[in-house]
Amino acid sequence: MREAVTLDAIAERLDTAARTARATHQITHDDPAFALADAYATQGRLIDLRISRGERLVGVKMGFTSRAKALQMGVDDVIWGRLTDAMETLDGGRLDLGRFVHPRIEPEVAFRLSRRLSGPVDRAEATAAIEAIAPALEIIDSRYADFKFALADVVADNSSSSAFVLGAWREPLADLSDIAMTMAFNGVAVQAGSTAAILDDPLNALCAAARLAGEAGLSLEPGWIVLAGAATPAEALKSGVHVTLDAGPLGQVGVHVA
Ligand code: OOG
Ligand code: MG
Repeated sequence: MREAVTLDAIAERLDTAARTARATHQITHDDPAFALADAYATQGRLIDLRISRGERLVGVKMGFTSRAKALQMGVDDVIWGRLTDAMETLDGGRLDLGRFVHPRIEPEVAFRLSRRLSGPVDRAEATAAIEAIAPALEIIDSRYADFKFALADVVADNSSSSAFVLGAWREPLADLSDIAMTMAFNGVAVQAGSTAAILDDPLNALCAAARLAGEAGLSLEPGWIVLAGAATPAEALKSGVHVTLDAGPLGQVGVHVA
């Protein structure tokens, strides 16, 4: 492990990049051996900085649960990041592009938990902990120049978390494994896919979230949101677009980009 002062300095640098919407350089440029454990420790410090400013932890997001996303970004390990209340924009609301460096948007599935999940769980245990589901849009924004990073870089940067929009919560569907998702900009489809792309079934992403959180000594708490990961590659956001996601039986969600 790198020393605490080193991790603190990296967390400060990434936090400043996020707050000022100015890109910074990759950690692995200075320190090629920066490890995944250091990256998650940095991510924890980054969230502590947000919490010290009054933000509240509301859940976690999974990353690279779909092959299309992993290929788009050139990595292939499932990762996770943390979500705070300040990252949420309401369905139909407005996002100000000035907050971000080079934001992208992607179609996702959200779970809301009614029970704690900690450590490895099977699909039945995960299912029993789902209170509600919703279609979701995730806005990711790497704090690294050119949206380029190694796995440890992106994990330290809270897995590019920056904003999310949730559609209406509904009763869990019995089968989430193959729901068509179409994301459109001003009514024109820009990405289309299926929830099957998310580890074959977004429920598997929830199991992975519980396992990875457990490895980090955390539990997924009742009331928390879990974003299962994108079903398609992400699409660069542009000002003036109205982004919509149609997820059939899962519902719709949208956001206006100012
Ligand atoms: C990392 C975040 C990946 C997903 O849904 O796969 C992610 C990134 O691509 O910058 O959120
Ligand atoms: Mg995502």
